Amino acid sequence: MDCIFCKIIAGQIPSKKIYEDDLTYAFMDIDPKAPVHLLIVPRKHIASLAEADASDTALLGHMHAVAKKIGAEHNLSAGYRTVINTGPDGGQTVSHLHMHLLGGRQMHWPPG
Ligand code: IU
Repeated sequence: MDCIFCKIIAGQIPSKKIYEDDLTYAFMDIDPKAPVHLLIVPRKHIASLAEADASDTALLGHMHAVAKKIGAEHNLSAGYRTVINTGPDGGQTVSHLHMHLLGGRQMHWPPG
């Protein structure tokens, strides 16, 4: 499978690792949109949130738990934003499920 995030997780493409465990790998976004911008990626290849099934429920919860852990460890006590873009209308550009974690500045609403 030709998936850039699978290659990053496998170490075939370099990344700035922030965190990893049995289920997830987190690394700095290559094109940051905030002072802190990282991606929490499941090791399992799931193309998008829309492709996740009932067996992935615990994994989806775990991704949020990882976001909380990283937020606590990266001086984001003032808050942060988590985002999952899904499909073309959602602005998803990489077809491997990932959660953005953005922080270090005031976020605005609604997003573009
Ligand atoms: P999106 O939600 O699919 O649009 O987010 C993809 C993100 O992956 C985007 O913020 C890119 O900057 C980021 N990214 C990356 O960090 N490293 C890469 O090699 C590629 C994309 I391709």
